[in-house]
Amino acid sequence: LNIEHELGVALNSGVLQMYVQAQVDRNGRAIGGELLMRWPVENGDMVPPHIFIPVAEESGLIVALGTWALRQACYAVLRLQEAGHTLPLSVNVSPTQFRQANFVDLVARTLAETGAPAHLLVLEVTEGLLIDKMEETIARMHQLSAMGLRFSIDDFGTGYSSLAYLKKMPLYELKIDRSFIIDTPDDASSAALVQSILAMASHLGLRVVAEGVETLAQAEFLISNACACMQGYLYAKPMPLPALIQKLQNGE
Ligand code: G
Ligand code: G
Ligand code: MN
Ligand code: NA
Repeated sequence: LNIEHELGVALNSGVLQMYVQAQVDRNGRAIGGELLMRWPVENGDMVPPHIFIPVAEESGLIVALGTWALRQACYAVLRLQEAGHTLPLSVNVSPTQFRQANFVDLVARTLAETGAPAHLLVLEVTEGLLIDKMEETIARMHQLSAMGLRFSIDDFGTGYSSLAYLKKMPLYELKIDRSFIIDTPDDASSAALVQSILAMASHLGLRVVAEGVETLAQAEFLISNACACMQGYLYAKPMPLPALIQKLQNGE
């Protein structure tokens, strides 16, 4: 199976899907969500994004995938709003996509064409985005921020970038990587790292999302350290948007 070819076919034939995973507050109430790509294949399985996103990055197909993802994110925001739930949604933006010369135009056009409000879209980028052309990248983030979009640093703490960039970027949120959450609260150094990130973010006025929250003990630890937002299987798995809307209607 040629993943690269098949993925292109899946994109162009409407087979790809965008799932959404709820992000909840300390009371378990949904306050947002992250859009995550899903690729269903013939035998009923889903090819997970950690398999096909790197392939798409290699081949350049990530640009077309990202364009599609952005539009899906806008539609999802609108569908949630129509159902009475005005919630911000996050979409992952790959460095390759972000560095496209027309990225700002693409975002502006997608917002204009769909009618989605910019302030309900959060762009998740990774620290790796800053490895080169840092000034240009930050300038571009400021342009998008001025348009109303918000930025989140995904997988925070796993990159190699310096903390200096936190001051320079127009950030809304940090997402503490799952690898730190998984060992809390039992592992003292993971717990200390999570507490330090929460304290630092609080001083910088940044919201924090803890990723990969799977146990009650993790949730209790995060809540007792004033983490405002949790995402993980303890609360909800990624699901099709209609399923999330149904859960919200049921008050879950
Ligand atoms: O769902 P899963 O854990 O397999 O996701 C693995 C990776 O795929 C994550 O790093 C996630 O950020 C990435 N990913 C999921 N959906 C998208 C998307 O729409 N665009 C990009 N660029 N990456 C995505
Ligand atoms: O890199 P990024 O943060 O975008 O990837 C998010 C990925 O993490 C998604 O693919 C999602 O399926 C996965 N995920 C979300 N919650 C949990 C969780 O509680 N445990 C595990 N193992 N994975 C999770
Ligand atoms: Mn993410
Ligand atoms: Na992550």
